[in-house]
Amino acid sequence: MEPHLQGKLDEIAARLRKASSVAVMTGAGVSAESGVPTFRDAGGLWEGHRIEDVGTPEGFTRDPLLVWRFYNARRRNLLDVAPNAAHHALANLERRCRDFALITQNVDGLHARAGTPNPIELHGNIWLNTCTGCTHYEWADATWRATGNPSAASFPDDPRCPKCAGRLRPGVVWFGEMLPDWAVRRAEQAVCRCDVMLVIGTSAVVYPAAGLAHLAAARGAFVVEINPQRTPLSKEADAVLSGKAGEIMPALLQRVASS
Ligand code: BV8
Ligand code: ZN
Repeated sequence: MEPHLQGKLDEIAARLRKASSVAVMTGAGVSAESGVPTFRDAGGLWEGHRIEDVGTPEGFTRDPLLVWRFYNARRRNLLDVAPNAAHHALANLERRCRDFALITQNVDGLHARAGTPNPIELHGNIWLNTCTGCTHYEWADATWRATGNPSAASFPDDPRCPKCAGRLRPGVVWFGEMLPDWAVRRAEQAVCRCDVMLVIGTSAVVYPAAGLAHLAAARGAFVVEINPQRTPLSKEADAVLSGKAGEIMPALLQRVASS
Protein backbone atom coordinates (compact mmCIF):
# COMPACT_ATOMS: atom_id res chain seq x y z
CA MET A 1 0.00 0.00 0.00
CA GLU A 2 1.49 3.39 -1.00
CA PRO A 3 3.12 5.35 1.87
CA HIS A 4 0.73 8.34 1.49
CA LEU A 5 -2.16 5.95 2.03
CA GLN A 6 -0.47 4.59 5.20
CA GLY A 7 -0.42 8.06 6.71
CA LYS A 8 -4.07 8.70 5.85
CA LEU A 9 -5.06 5.32 7.32
CA ASP A 10 -3.28 6.13 10.58
CA GLU A 11 -5.07 9.49 10.84
CA ILE A 12 -8.49 8.02 10.07
CA ALA A 13 -7.96 5.12 12.49
CA ALA A 14 -7.12 7.64 15.24
CA ARG A 15 -10.33 9.55 14.47
CA LEU A 16 -12.39 6.35 14.51
CA ARG A 17 -10.95 5.37 17.90
CA LYS A 18 -11.81 8.78 19.36
CA ALA A 19 -15.23 9.10 17.65
CA SER A 20 -18.31 9.00 19.87
CA SER A 21 -20.37 8.08 16.80
CA VAL A 22 -19.52 6.61 13.38
CA ALA A 23 -21.74 6.34 10.29
CA VAL A 24 -20.92 4.28 7.22
CA MET A 25 -22.68 4.33 3.86
CA THR A 26 -21.95 1.69 1.26
CA GLY A 27 -22.83 1.18 -2.40
CA ALA A 28 -22.39 -1.58 -4.93
CA GLY A 29 -18.58 -1.20 -4.88
CA VAL A 30 -18.36 -2.83 -1.44
CA SER A 31 -19.81 -6.04 -2.95
CA ALA A 32 -17.70 -5.90 -6.14
CA GLU A 33 -14.96 -8.11 -4.67
CA SER A 34 -17.60 -10.70 -3.78
CA GLY A 35 -18.35 -10.99 -7.49
CA VAL A 36 -21.55 -8.93 -7.49
CA PRO A 37 -21.57 -6.65 -10.57
CA THR A 38 -21.87 -2.93 -9.83
CA PHE A 39 -24.43 -0.81 -11.64
CA ARG A 40 -22.37 1.75 -13.46
CA ASP A 41 -18.97 0.17 -13.99
CA ALA A 42 -18.27 -1.41 -17.37
CA GLY A 43 -20.30 -4.59 -17.80
CA GLY A 44 -22.47 -3.46 -14.94
CA LEU A 45 -25.87 -4.65 -13.87
CA TRP A 46 -27.78 -2.25 -16.02
CA GLU A 47 -25.87 -3.55 -19.08
CA GLY A 48 -28.26 -5.09 -21.55
CA HIS A 49 -31.22 -3.56 -19.76
CA ARG A 50 -32.63 -0.05 -19.76
CA ILE A 51 -33.11 1.22 -16.21
CA GLU A 52 -36.62 2.28 -17.23
CA ASP A 53 -37.41 -1.38 -18.07
CA VAL A 54 -36.06 -3.16 -14.96
CA GLY A 55 -35.57 -0.44 -12.32
CA THR A 56 -38.89 1.42 -12.25
CA PRO A 57 -42.49 0.60 -11.25
CA GLU A 58 -43.59 1.53 -14.78
CA GLY A 59 -41.21 -1.08 -16.19
CA PHE A 60 -42.65 -3.70 -13.85
CA THR A 61 -46.22 -2.83 -14.85
CA ARG A 62 -45.24 -2.98 -18.54
CA ASP A 63 -43.38 -6.30 -18.39
CA PRO A 64 -43.33 -8.00 -14.97
CA LEU A 65 -41.84 -11.19 -16.41
CA LEU A 66 -38.80 -9.29 -17.76
CA VAL A 67 -38.27 -7.68 -14.36
CA TRP A 68 -38.60 -11.04 -12.59
CA ARG A 69 -36.04 -12.55 -15.00
CA PHE A 70 -33.65 -9.66 -14.14
CA TYR A 71 -34.08 -10.06 -10.37
CA ASN A 72 -34.08 -13.88 -10.40
CA ALA A 73 -30.80 -13.80 -12.36
CA ARG A 74 -29.32 -11.51 -9.66
CA ARG A 75 -30.71 -13.76 -6.89
CA ARG A 76 -29.20 -16.87 -8.54
CA ASN A 77 -25.83 -15.09 -8.77
CA LEU A 78 -26.01 -14.38 -5.02
CA LEU A 79 -26.20 -18.13 -4.23
CA ASP A 80 -22.51 -18.42 -5.15
CA VAL A 81 -21.49 -15.18 -3.51
CA ALA A 82 -20.08 -14.62 -0.03
CA PRO A 83 -19.36 -11.47 1.95
CA ASN A 84 -15.80 -10.22 1.28
CA ALA A 85 -13.10 -8.78 3.56
CA ALA A 86 -14.72 -5.34 3.43
CA HIS A 87 -18.06 -6.63 4.74
CA HIS A 88 -16.29 -8.54 7.53
CA ALA A 89 -14.08 -5.58 8.45
CA LEU A 90 -17.16 -3.35 8.74
CA ALA A 91 -18.96 -5.86 10.98
CA ASN A 92 -15.80 -6.05 13.12
CA LEU A 93 -15.35 -2.27 13.21
CA GLU A 94 -18.90 -1.90 14.49
CA ARG A 95 -18.02 -4.00 17.52
CA ARG A 96 -15.16 -1.61 18.34
CA CYS A 97 -17.11 1.65 18.09
CA ARG A 98 -19.22 3.22 20.84
CA ASP A 99 -22.03 4.14 18.45
CA PHE A 100 -22.15 2.90 14.87
CA ALA A 101 -24.65 2.84 11.97
CA LEU A 102 -24.20 0.90 8.72
CA ILE A 103 -26.32 2.44 5.95
CA THR A 104 -26.36 0.68 2.61
CA GLN A 105 -27.83 1.25 -0.84
CA ASN A 106 -27.17 -2.41 -1.61
CA VAL A 107 -30.00 -4.94 -1.68
CA ASP A 108 -27.77 -8.05 -1.69
CA GLY A 109 -27.95 -8.75 2.05
CA LEU A 110 -24.17 -9.30 2.32
CA HIS A 111 -23.64 -6.93 5.26
CA ALA A 112 -26.07 -8.97 7.39
CA ARG A 113 -24.44 -12.22 6.26
CA ALA A 114 -21.08 -10.80 7.41
CA GLY A 115 -22.52 -10.13 10.87
CA THR A 116 -23.61 -6.49 10.72
CA PRO A 117 -26.53 -6.61 13.18
CA ASN A 118 -28.87 -3.91 11.88
CA PRO A 119 -27.95 -2.69 8.39
CA ILE A 120 -30.12 0.23 7.27
CA GLU A 121 -31.13 -0.99 3.80
CA LEU A 122 -32.22 2.23 2.09
CA HIS A 123 -33.19 0.51 -1.16
CA GLY A 124 -34.74 -2.64 0.31
CA ASN A 125 -33.59 -6.23 0.03
CA ILE A 126 -33.50 -8.38 -3.11
CA TRP A 127 -34.75 -11.46 -1.24
CA LEU A 128 -37.92 -9.72 -0.05
CA ASN A 129 -41.13 -10.27 -2.02
CA THR A 130 -43.98 -7.82 -1.44
CA CYS A 131 -47.54 -8.10 -2.76
CA THR A 132 -48.87 -5.54 -5.24
CA GLY A 133 -52.43 -6.28 -4.06
CA CYS A 134 -52.24 -6.43 -0.25
CA THR A 135 -49.80 -6.01 2.64
CA HIS A 136 -48.47 -9.58 2.43
CA TYR A 137 -44.71 -10.01 2.22
CA GLU A 138 -42.38 -13.01 2.35
CA TRP A 139 -38.65 -13.77 2.23
CA ALA A 140 -37.72 -15.73 -0.91
CA ASP A 141 -34.53 -16.97 0.78
CA ALA A 142 -36.31 -18.18 3.95
CA THR A 143 -35.75 -21.89 3.15
CA TRP A 144 -32.10 -21.22 2.30
CA ARG A 145 -31.58 -19.43 5.59
CA ALA A 146 -33.49 -22.11 7.54
CA THR A 147 -31.67 -25.06 5.97
CA GLY A 148 -28.35 -23.41 5.11
CA ASN A 149 -28.83 -25.01 1.71
CA PRO A 150 -28.72 -22.41 -1.10
CA SER A 151 -30.17 -24.83 -3.64
CA ALA A 152 -33.38 -24.79 -1.56
CA ALA A 153 -34.03 -21.29 -2.89
CA SER A 154 -36.69 -21.15 -5.60
CA PHE A 155 -37.03 -18.66 -8.47
CA PRO A 156 -40.60 -18.62 -9.77
CA ASP A 157 -40.93 -16.42 -12.83
CA ASP A 158 -44.21 -14.81 -11.78
CA PRO A 159 -44.76 -15.43 -8.03
CA ARG A 160 -48.26 -14.86 -6.62
CA CYS A 161 -49.53 -13.84 -3.19
CA PRO A 162 -50.86 -16.74 -1.04
CA LYS A 163 -53.42 -14.36 0.47
CA CYS A 164 -54.94 -12.46 -2.46
CA ALA A 165 -53.34 -14.17 -5.49
CA GLY A 166 -51.97 -10.74 -6.46
CA ARG A 167 -48.63 -10.44 -8.28
CA LEU A 168 -45.59 -10.30 -6.01
CA ARG A 169 -42.72 -7.86 -6.76
CA PRO A 170 -39.14 -7.64 -5.51
CA GLY A 171 -39.05 -5.73 -2.21
CA VAL A 172 -36.61 -3.12 -3.51
CA VAL A 173 -36.94 0.65 -4.11
CA TRP A 174 -37.13 1.51 -7.80
CA PHE A 175 -36.44 4.88 -9.39
CA GLY A 176 -39.31 7.27 -8.74
CA GLU A 177 -40.30 5.38 -5.56
CA MET A 178 -39.97 6.73 -2.04
CA LEU A 179 -37.42 5.13 0.26
CA PRO A 180 -38.82 3.44 3.40
CA ASP A 181 -39.55 6.13 6.01
CA TRP A 182 -37.97 4.14 8.84
CA ALA A 183 -34.73 3.75 6.86
CA VAL A 184 -34.45 7.41 5.88
CA ARG A 185 -35.18 8.51 9.45
CA ARG A 186 -32.62 6.14 10.98
CA ALA A 187 -30.02 7.06 8.36
CA GLU A 188 -30.49 10.79 8.86
CA GLN A 189 -30.31 10.43 12.65
CA ALA A 190 -27.07 8.46 12.32
CA VAL A 191 -25.55 11.00 9.94
CA CYS A 192 -26.60 13.92 12.12
CA ARG A 193 -24.87 12.50 15.20
CA CYS A 194 -21.71 11.04 13.65
CA ASP A 195 -18.22 12.49 14.07
CA VAL A 196 -16.82 10.36 11.25
CA MET A 197 -18.59 9.06 8.13
CA LEU A 198 -17.07 6.46 5.80
CA VAL A 199 -18.58 6.47 2.29
CA ILE A 200 -17.54 3.26 0.56
CA GLY A 201 -18.03 2.03 -2.99
CA THR A 202 -20.70 4.35 -4.28
CA SER A 203 -20.78 6.56 -7.38
CA ALA A 204 -22.68 9.09 -5.23
CA VAL A 205 -25.19 9.95 -7.97
CA VAL A 206 -28.40 8.37 -6.65
CA TYR A 207 -30.50 10.53 -4.31
CA PRO A 208 -31.60 10.84 -1.59
CA ALA A 209 -28.88 8.32 -0.49
CA ALA A 210 -26.07 10.44 -1.95
CA GLY A 211 -27.37 13.44 -0.03
CA LEU A 212 -26.48 11.80 3.28
CA ALA A 213 -22.74 12.27 2.76
CA HIS A 214 -23.26 15.94 1.90
CA LEU A 215 -25.37 16.30 5.06
CA ALA A 216 -22.55 14.82 7.15
CA ALA A 217 -20.01 17.16 5.55
CA ALA A 218 -22.28 20.17 6.07
CA ARG A 219 -22.56 19.27 9.74
CA GLY A 220 -18.78 19.18 10.13
CA ALA A 221 -18.33 15.41 10.38
CA PHE A 222 -15.03 14.07 9.03
CA VAL A 223 -16.06 12.41 5.74
CA VAL A 224 -13.87 9.70 4.22
CA GLU A 225 -14.48 8.37 0.71
CA ILE A 226 -13.15 4.91 -0.17
CA ASN A 227 -13.34 4.23 -3.90
CA PRO A 228 -10.87 3.43 -6.73
CA GLN A 229 -12.53 6.20 -8.78
CA ARG A 230 -13.29 9.83 -8.02
CA THR A 231 -16.98 10.74 -7.63
CA PRO A 232 -19.02 13.96 -7.19
CA LEU A 233 -18.40 13.54 -3.45
CA SER A 234 -14.58 13.45 -3.73
CA LYS A 235 -14.06 17.20 -3.73
CA GLU A 236 -16.17 17.58 -0.57
CA ALA A 237 -14.69 14.64 1.38
CA ASP A 238 -12.07 15.39 4.06
CA ALA A 239 -10.08 12.32 2.98
CA VAL A 240 -10.20 10.24 -0.20
CA LEU A 241 -8.66 6.75 -0.04
CA SER A 242 -8.26 5.63 -3.67
CA GLY A 243 -8.45 1.88 -3.63
CA LYS A 244 -10.57 -1.19 -3.21
CA ALA A 245 -12.78 -1.61 -0.16
CA GLY A 246 -11.59 -5.22 0.27
CA GLU A 247 -8.02 -3.97 0.75
CA ILE A 248 -8.52 -0.65 2.52
CA MET A 249 -11.12 -1.69 5.09
CA PRO A 250 -9.08 -4.57 6.61
CA ALA A 251 -6.02 -2.26 6.77
CA LEU A 252 -8.08 0.42 8.51
CA LEU A 253 -9.58 -2.09 10.94
CA GLN A 254 -6.13 -3.48 11.74
CA ARG A 255 -5.00 0.03 12.78
CA VAL A 256 -8.10 0.65 14.88
CA ALA A 257 -7.73 -2.73 16.59
CA SER A 258 -3.98 -2.48 17.22
CA SER A 259 -4.01 0.53 19.49
C1 BV8 B 1 -36.74 9.10 -4.88
C2 BV8 B 1 -32.98 -0.60 -7.01
C3 BV8 B 1 -38.53 10.58 -4.44
C4 BV8 B 1 -32.65 -1.74 -6.15
C5 BV8 B 1 -31.91 1.54 -7.15
C6 BV8 B 1 -32.69 14.23 -11.20
C7 BV8 B 1 -31.61 14.65 -10.44
C8 BV8 B 1 -31.33 14.09 -9.21
C9 BV8 B 1 -32.14 13.07 -8.71
C10 BV8 B 1 -33.19 12.64 -9.47
C11 BV8 B 1 -33.48 13.21 -10.69
N1 BV8 B 1 -34.57 12.57 -11.20
C12 BV8 B 1 -34.99 11.64 -10.33
C13 BV8 B 1 -34.16 11.68 -9.27
C14 BV8 B 1 -34.25 10.83 -8.10
C15 BV8 B 1 -33.63 9.48 -8.40
C16 BV8 B 1 -32.14 9.63 -8.70
O1 BV8 B 1 -31.37 9.87 -7.80
N2 BV8 B 1 -31.77 9.51 -9.98
C17 BV8 B 1 -30.38 9.72 -10.33
C18 BV8 B 1 -29.83 8.46 -11.00
C19 BV8 B 1 -30.29 10.92 -11.26
N3 BV8 B 1 -33.79 8.76 -7.17
C20 BV8 B 1 -34.93 8.05 -6.97
O2 BV8 B 1 -35.79 7.88 -7.80
C21 BV8 B 1 -35.10 7.50 -5.56
N4 BV8 B 1 -36.42 7.82 -5.08
O3 BV8 B 1 -36.00 10.03 -5.06
O4 BV8 B 1 -38.06 9.24 -4.48
C22 BV8 B 1 -38.96 10.89 -5.85
C23 BV8 B 1 -40.16 10.38 -6.28
C24 BV8 B 1 -40.57 10.70 -7.57
C25 BV8 B 1 -39.78 11.49 -8.42
C26 BV8 B 1 -38.54 11.98 -7.98
C27 BV8 B 1 -38.12 11.68 -6.69
C28 BV8 B 1 -34.95 5.98 -5.58
C29 BV8 B 1 -33.50 5.63 -5.78
C30 BV8 B 1 -33.31 4.12 -5.64
C31 BV8 B 1 -33.34 3.50 -6.98
N5 BV8 B 1 -33.05 2.06 -6.88
N6 BV8 B 1 -31.80 0.22 -7.23
C32 BV8 B 1 -31.75 -2.64 -6.92
O5 BV8 B 1 -32.24 -3.31 -7.85
O6 BV8 B 1 -30.57 -2.64 -6.58
S1 BV8 B 1 -30.58 2.52 -7.40
C33 BV8 B 1 -29.17 1.65 -7.70
O7 BV8 B 1 -28.13 2.62 -7.70
C34 BV8 B 1 -28.80 0.68 -6.60
O8 BV8 B 1 -29.67 0.65 -5.51
C35 BV8 B 1 -27.45 1.21 -6.13
O9 BV8 B 1 -27.21 0.94 -4.83
C36 BV8 B 1 -27.63 2.64 -6.38
C37 BV8 B 1 -26.43 3.52 -6.34
O10 BV8 B 1 -25.43 2.95 -7.13
P1 BV8 B 1 -24.05 2.58 -6.40
O11 BV8 B 1 -24.35 1.71 -5.24
O12 BV8 B 1 -23.28 3.81 -6.14
O13 BV8 B 1 -23.34 1.68 -7.50
P2 BV8 B 1 -22.62 2.18 -8.83
O14 BV8 B 1 -22.45 1.00 -9.72
O15 BV8 B 1 -23.28 3.42 -9.34
O16 BV8 B 1 -21.16 2.65 -8.33
C38 BV8 B 1 -20.27 1.68 -7.82
C39 BV8 B 1 -19.08 2.44 -7.26
O17 BV8 B 1 -18.22 1.50 -6.63
C40 BV8 B 1 -18.27 3.16 -8.30
O18 BV8 B 1 -17.99 4.48 -7.85
C41 BV8 B 1 -16.97 2.35 -8.38
O19 BV8 B 1 -15.83 3.16 -8.64
C42 BV8 B 1 -16.89 1.79 -7.00
N7 BV8 B 1 -16.15 0.52 -6.88
C43 BV8 B 1 -16.01 -0.46 -7.80
N8 BV8 B 1 -15.26 -1.47 -7.27
C44 BV8 B 1 -14.96 -1.10 -5.99
C45 BV8 B 1 -15.52 0.16 -5.73
N9 BV8 B 1 -15.39 0.80 -4.56
C46 BV8 B 1 -14.66 0.18 -3.60
N10 BV8 B 1 -14.10 -1.04 -3.75
C47 BV8 B 1 -14.22 -1.70 -4.93
N11 BV8 B 1 -13.64 -2.91 -5.10
ZN1 ZN C 1 -51.63 -10.16 -1.63
